[in-house]
Amino acid sequence: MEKFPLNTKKKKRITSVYYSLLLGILWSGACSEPSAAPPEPVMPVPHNRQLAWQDLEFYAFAHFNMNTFTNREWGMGDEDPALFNPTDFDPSQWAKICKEAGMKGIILTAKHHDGFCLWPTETTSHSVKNATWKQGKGDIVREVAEAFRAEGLKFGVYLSPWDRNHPDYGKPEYIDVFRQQLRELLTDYGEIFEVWFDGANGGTGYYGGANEERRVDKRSYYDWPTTIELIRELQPNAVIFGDAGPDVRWVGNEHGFAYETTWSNLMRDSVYGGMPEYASEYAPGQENGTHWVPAEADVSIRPGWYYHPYEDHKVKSLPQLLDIYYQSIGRNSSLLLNFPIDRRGLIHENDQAQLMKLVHKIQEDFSSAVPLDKASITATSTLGKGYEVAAIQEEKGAYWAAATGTVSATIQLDFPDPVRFNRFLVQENIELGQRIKAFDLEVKTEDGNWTPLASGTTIGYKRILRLPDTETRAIRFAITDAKANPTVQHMAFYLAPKLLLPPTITRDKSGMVRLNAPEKGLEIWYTLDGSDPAQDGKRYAEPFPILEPTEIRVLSKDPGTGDISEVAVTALQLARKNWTVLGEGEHPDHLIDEDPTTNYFTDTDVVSIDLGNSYTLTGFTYFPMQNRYLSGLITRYAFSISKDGKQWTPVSEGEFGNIVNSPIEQRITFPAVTGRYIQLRALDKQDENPASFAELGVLIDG
Ligand code: FUL
Repeated sequence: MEKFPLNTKKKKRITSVYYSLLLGILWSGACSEPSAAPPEPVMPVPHNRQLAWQDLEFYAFAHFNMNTFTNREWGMGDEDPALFNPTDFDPSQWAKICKEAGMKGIILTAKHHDGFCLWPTETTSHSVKNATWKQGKGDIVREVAEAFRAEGLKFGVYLSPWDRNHPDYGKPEYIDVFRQQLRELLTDYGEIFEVWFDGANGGTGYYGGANEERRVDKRSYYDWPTTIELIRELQPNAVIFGDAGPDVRWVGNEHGFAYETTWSNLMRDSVYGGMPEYASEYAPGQENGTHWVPAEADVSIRPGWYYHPYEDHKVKSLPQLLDIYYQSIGRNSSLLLNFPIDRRGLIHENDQAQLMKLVHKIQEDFSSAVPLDKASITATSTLGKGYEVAAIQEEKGAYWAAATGTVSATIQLDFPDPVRFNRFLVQENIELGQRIKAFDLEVKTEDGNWTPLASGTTIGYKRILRLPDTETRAIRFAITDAKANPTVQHMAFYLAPKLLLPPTITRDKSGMVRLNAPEKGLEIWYTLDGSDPAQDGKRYAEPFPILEPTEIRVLSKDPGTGDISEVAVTALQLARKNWTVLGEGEHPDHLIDEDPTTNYFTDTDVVSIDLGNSYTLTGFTYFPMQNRYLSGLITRYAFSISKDGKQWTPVSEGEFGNIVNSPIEQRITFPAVTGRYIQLRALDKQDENPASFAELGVLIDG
């Protein structure tokens, strides 16, 4: 059974075959006039291999190589192949997870920039042949390909053009090696759906022991046309990904976001892989782009592409993943979501949990469609028979087209009873090119007037808008500009339940507390006395101060349905309003601003704070820096307290166990001591860099 809501095409296709047959029978009885000629395509249009790819929408990326074992993002190429040794490698676990998530396939990093090959290639000894794993007899590429095929999923390969291991990198000889590697991957592993080339090319590396910097001319070095020919010969149905396509292009960032205006057309001949101005000038595509090269949004479910234990607590949150979904698939792009495979050779359970939260929420968002079959659907312009606007209810098959020469037209839906929705999904028939340039969405109010709800620019394969909850009896979708007579393949409206997560809490140095709802339109309720906010809560309207240690309980409420989120409980400690950092270095205020994204560094390895008053202290908290790359984390500490800032009493000494792998807030308690000044000293650090701190706080009695 298909589980993923936006990929219900198989079922729909079957339904639409019956539907067209039925329509055909009715029509042939009613009238014998031929259908109007189809609209002229607007060039460029997709190739069949690109059309098949568009339907995939959502598929996985797996970064799993030498870097997994060296804890790096980019290896130098001098790593010992013996280090590659997953303890519980099981690609069927990956495949089952991807299948359950409705993903359609996977792209595996067969070779990353460090040159280590996950298959026993003939081209180099820097491969699984010399790994400890399976005594060099294993083949990761084969096992992953087979596991995915067993689940009916597709398989694709990432082969880094840059190779920091190979002695010939930078010379013409390497191009033969690179092509031979491609030949092996595209010959020995069955059908490949996508071949992925990264833009990072040239720089320092090991290069067979030369240890030097090698720059290449990114335009000419790889002779891409010959390589593309080779791929077409070996895997004619595979799409090729790169900055310049030729079939699928990079979205221009690694956040997973396409653009409000995203054209599938690209000025392809002006682009080359790794060009510096690509992201700013070419990534959104161009209205008058010469080739069909749609966008693919690649993003990792964690900050890094590769697995690092210290990112186990940094898997993207549900609100972040939802933004990615709506800003990629909802903006005419596919979504390539990366899993940093861990050292066991598995998708980590935290990643799986977050993925499934996303999938369930998306299923929920699209499970309640406004029934269009009850609506009267009219268009201000129609090309002729066979292009009637009623066709927009189906995802595939018939479609609506406006009359030739018309570049603006309105589709109106009148419902017998009021309907409610907050999602709008629309698709063009891209087989005829991407045509729509601008549109408005309007609804009829009670008094019979039309009021604007949203405006947009491009649509393409799929566009989804998140809207405020809206109730109406009539909707107008007005195409205000198009490259030629517009087409609409499919249109739908859904009522998505609100994202009922508890609000997040932030507080600044002055003690002002802000409660932030996960989604617009939700109410926030809270208590400060330990009681249940669902019963005794106060409605949050604006920031308020909390200066003393207080337990705050919060929930979100959907005013439309009355549904509430779980209650989140946070123990706020003493506010830092009257605190002063007695230290050197830049931005001592970052240490006590209650914002863990800002840091304070000191090369004295010690920091003292005047709390402004005397307190009975029972502990302290050290929040380590949260940057992607960590430095100066304190691993062993000494904590002291003073009444006057001169005489210090040591109260606690110890280690922050596992802080480098898991940089979460550290909480140390001790028997109560009274004092006004606190001091934290680094006895040991992760490295030689200045001691780093995101936040320092205290726990006080009562
Ligand atoms: C980047 C590479 O440099 C990263 O390591 C990663 O593979 C990502 C998907 O592409 O540009």
